[in-house]
Amino acid sequence: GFVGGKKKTDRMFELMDGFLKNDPVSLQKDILHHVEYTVARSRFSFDDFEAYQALSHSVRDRLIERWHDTQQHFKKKDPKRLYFLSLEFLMGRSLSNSVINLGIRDQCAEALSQLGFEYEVLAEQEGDAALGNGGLARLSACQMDSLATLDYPAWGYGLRYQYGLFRQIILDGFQHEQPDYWLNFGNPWEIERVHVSYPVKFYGTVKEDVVNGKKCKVWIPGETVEAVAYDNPIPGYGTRNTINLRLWAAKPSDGYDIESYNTGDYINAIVNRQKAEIISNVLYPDDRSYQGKELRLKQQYFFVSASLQDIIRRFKDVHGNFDDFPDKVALQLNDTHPSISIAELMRVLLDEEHLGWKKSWNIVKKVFSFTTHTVQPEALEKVPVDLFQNVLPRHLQIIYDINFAFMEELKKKIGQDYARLSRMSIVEEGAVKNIRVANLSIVCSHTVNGVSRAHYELLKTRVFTDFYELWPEKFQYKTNGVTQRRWIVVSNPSLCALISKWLGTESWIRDIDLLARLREYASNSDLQKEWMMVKKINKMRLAEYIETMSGVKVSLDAMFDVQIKRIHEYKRQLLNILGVIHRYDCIKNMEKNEREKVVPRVCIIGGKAPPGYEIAKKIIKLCHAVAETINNDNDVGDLLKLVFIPDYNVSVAELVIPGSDLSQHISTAGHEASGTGSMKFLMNGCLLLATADGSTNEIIEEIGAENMFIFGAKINEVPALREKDSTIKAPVQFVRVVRMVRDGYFGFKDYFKSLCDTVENGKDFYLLGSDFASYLEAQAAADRAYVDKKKWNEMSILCTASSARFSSDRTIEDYAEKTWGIQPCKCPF
Ligand code: GL7
Repeated sequence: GFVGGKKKTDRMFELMDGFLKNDPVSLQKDILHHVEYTVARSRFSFDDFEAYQALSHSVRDRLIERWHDTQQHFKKKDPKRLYFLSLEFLMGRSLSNSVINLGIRDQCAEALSQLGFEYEVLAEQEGDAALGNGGLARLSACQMDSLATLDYPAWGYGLRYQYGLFRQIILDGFQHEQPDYWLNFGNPWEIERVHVSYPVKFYGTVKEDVVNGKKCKVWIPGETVEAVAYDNPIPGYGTRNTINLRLWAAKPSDGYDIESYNTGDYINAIVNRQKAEIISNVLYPDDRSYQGKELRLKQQYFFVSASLQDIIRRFKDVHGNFDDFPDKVALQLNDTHPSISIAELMRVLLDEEHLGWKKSWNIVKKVFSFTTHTVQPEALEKVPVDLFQNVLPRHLQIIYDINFAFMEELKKKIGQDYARLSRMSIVEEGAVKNIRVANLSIVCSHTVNGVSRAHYELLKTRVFTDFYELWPEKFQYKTNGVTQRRWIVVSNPSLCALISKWLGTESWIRDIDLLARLREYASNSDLQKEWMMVKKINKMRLAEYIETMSGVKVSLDAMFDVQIKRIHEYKRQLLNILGVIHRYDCIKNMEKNEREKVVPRVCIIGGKAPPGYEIAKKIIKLCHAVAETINNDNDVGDLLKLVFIPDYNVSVAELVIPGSDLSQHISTAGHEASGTGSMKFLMNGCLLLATADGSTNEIIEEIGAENMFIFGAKINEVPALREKDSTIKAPVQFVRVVRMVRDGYFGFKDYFKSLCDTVENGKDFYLLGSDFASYLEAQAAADRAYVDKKKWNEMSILCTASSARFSSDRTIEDYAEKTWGIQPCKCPF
C-alpha cells in the first residue's frame, strides 16, 4: 500500500527515523526513554539495577534491528541453514558481550558516565543465564558466537528452563544447593513470541489407519502441551549478522484435559493444566547421568518436537516438497540429548507427510550430524523401553523399525556374529530392555564427531569400535574451541588492549590467526613489562574478590594456581588437594632458610558437585577443611593459601581466568573428552599444568611441551596401570598425606573415610597414587619457572600467541565445511 505518495513500509521507516544511532547522546536518549517507559521509574530517580535494565533494553533494540535484517536476508537468499539442537546453553551475561559485538561499548560507557553511572558497575548487575551444566553447555554458547560472527545462516534451539543450574552455597564447608530462579528480575535479552507456539504431544496409543488408500499408523496422543518460543538474539562481532537462539517454554495447551472441566471441578482442572509447565521448569544438574527419568525424556522430546515443527514450517514456506530438504537443512545433535529428533523427523515424514519409509529414511540419514562429548559409558544415555513405550509409543515403533532395517543390513555385512550384532543394536536386551540413544544417533547420522583428536582415537578404539569398523568414513573430530570475544575481549579488556597495541590492529578479534604474530615479541622486555602489569591488575581484581568471598587475604606476589571446573573424581580435584597438603607438610618441616626459597602460592579451587554425587561433595568439604587449617596457620603465612571460590559460573570464570598464573587440567588420561577451560586460560596467558588428556596434546603441539607442565600416565598406559594394584606404586608422600586426612588432621575423620577409600586399598581407579610423584615434579617445575620472571613472562606470552587453533571460530569453520555443508550468508550493512 501507499501513504502520502510513498510506499507504506518506506513511510514507516521514515517515521521510525531510520535505524537507532550509536553516538552517546542517542544512547542517552534511549536509556532515558526506557527508564521512563519500560522500567517505569519515577522521573528520573533510578538506581544501578534500573539503569542496567534501561541500558539493556537500549542495546536489545539495536540487536532487534540487526536480527530483523539478518532474518530477512536469510529468507531472501534461502541458503542451507544449520539448526543447532542442544538441551543446554550456558550463555552467562549478555550485556557485556552484546556491547562488544555491536561495537558500542565505549559509547555506552560515555553515555552512562554523563548520566552519573558507571558502565562496569551496571554490567555487574546482570545475573548469569545458566541454562547448562559445564563445558558442553558453554561450548554451545561459544559456538553460537562464532556462528554469528562468521555470518553462518544458523539457528540455535533449546529449552527455556525456569530454574537454571543450582546456586552453590557453602555452609560450614559443605555444599548446599539453592534454586536459580533466574527470571525473577526479568530478562531483557529474550523476546517472547506469543504467536510462535506449537503443540507437543505425549503418551496415548497408536492405531492403524488408511490414508489415500495406503495403510498407515496414527498416533492418538494422551496429552498435549504448548511450546512457546522465546528468542534470544546472538550478535556477531564486526558484522550486522545477528542470529537467533530460540528457547521453548512449556505452557498449558488450550485443548488440555477438556474432560476435567466437565466434572465441575474447575479449580482442580486449572491446577492440573498448570502441571504442563513442569516440563521446562528445571535443568537436570548432573552433567552425565540421568538414566531412566521420565521428565528428562519429556524435556528432550518437547524441545525437539517444537524445533522440528518450526524448522519444517520455515522450509515449507518456500519449498513445495521435501526433495530439497537435505540441501536446505542441517540438523546438528549436540550430544545424544536431542537424538529423539531422528525418530520425530521420521514420524513427521511418514505419518504426516506420507512420504513412505524409503523416501523418509533417505532424507533423515542425510540431515543429521552427531557430536558426542564423552568417553564415560555412564554418560551414554539409555532409555528403558517401557518408559519409551509409555511416553512416545509411536517413536518406539519407528526406532524398532530403524533397528530392524539396520540389523538386516549389518547381518549382510558381518554375517551371524551375534555378539557384535547385539552390541551394535539400538535396542539393548536384558532384564531391562533399553534404547541406546548413542547407537541410534550413530546409525542415523551422516557424521559422528569427537571433540578432540584424542577423543576421536578413543571413539575408534574403545567406545564405538564396532561402528567405526563398519563406517570408518562417518567418524571425524572437530577439536573444541572457545570464543576470544568473550574470553579475552569481554573478560580481559586490559589484555585485549595490549594485544591490539602490539599487533597494531584489532583484527585478531575476528581473525584469530593474527595472534601468532605475538610470538616474535615474546622475549621483548617492553611487552613483558606491560604484560606483567596487565596480569597484576587482573590479580588485584581477583584478590579483592577472594577476600570478599572467603575472607582470606592473599599476596599478589604469590603464584595464583587455579583449578575451576565441575567437581568429579576423574577431574581429580582430590589430587590437587592432596598436593596442597603435601606442600603444607613440606613447609612445616622446613628450616627457616629453606622456607625463604619457597615460591608462595595461592591455590584456588572452584566448582559445583552434582547434588547427588556424595564423593564430589566430600571433596569440596575436604578442600574447606584443609583451607581452614592452612589459612589459619601463621607459621606458614603467605607461603601457602588455599581458597574455595563458591558458586563457580561463567561470570566468576571471567574474573578468575585473567587473574591466574597457573591452571590445572589434571584428569586421569582417557577421561576428559576435550576440556575447554584450558583453552580459556591459554588465551589469557596462563600457564597450564596438565595431563596428556583430551585436547592437551594438541595444545602441546602449538606451544611446545617446554612451555607447559605435563605429567602423569598417558592414555594408553592407563589400562595396564589399573590392572596392577595401584597402592603398591603409590609413593610414600602419597601414603603420608592420605594418612593425614584419614587420621583426622583436618578434622571430620569419619566423614572423610570413604573419600580416602577411593584412592587406597587397591581401589584407586583414577590413579591418583600412581600419578602423584610426577604431579609433584610438575608442580616443582612450575615453582622453578616462576622464579625466573623473564622466562615466565615469555611463556605466558607464548600461551596467548599459540591459542589461535583453540578459537571456536576455527571449530565452526571446520564443521561448516566438513560436516554441515553450509556457506556464510552475510547481511549487508
Ligand atoms: C563434556 C566433556 O566432559 C568435556 O571434556 C568437553 O570439553 C565438553 C565439550 O565438548 O563436553 N561432556 C560432557 O558431558 N560435559 C562436558 O563438559 C558436561
